[in-house]
Amino acid sequence: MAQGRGSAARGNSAVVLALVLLCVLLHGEFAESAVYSVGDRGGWSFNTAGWPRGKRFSAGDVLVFKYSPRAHNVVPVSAAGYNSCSTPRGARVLQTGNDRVTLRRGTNYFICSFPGHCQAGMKIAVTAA
Ligand SMILES: [Cu+2]
Repeated sequence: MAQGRGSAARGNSAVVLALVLLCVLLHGEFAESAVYSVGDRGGWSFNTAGWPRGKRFSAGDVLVFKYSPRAHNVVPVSAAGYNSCSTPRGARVLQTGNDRVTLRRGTNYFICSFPGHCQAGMKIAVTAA
């Protein structure tokens, strides 16, 4: 019985090792994807609209939105929603205060849907190549 458990443990070790190797390989393959903290030290806040300027984003890069969930949220929107500061009915609202979003190829738009915040520049358009 003890021996049976022993070989089971060895079998598990092999599986774990294989998974670790797989992770290393996959990680290497996607090493180019970057993680950005939106707004840098100021976090996701007012006047963030200019933050993407001068940066080169790629599809698969991750944006991290850090903010107080009592004061703000993050809503992925369309170009129209971005321009008019409006959220469509049933929009997905991110509100943990530490939201991670993977960029898709093209332009990705995000706004804060608290009243007046988007109008105060709490909006970003991030174009990923
Ligand atoms: Cu806000």
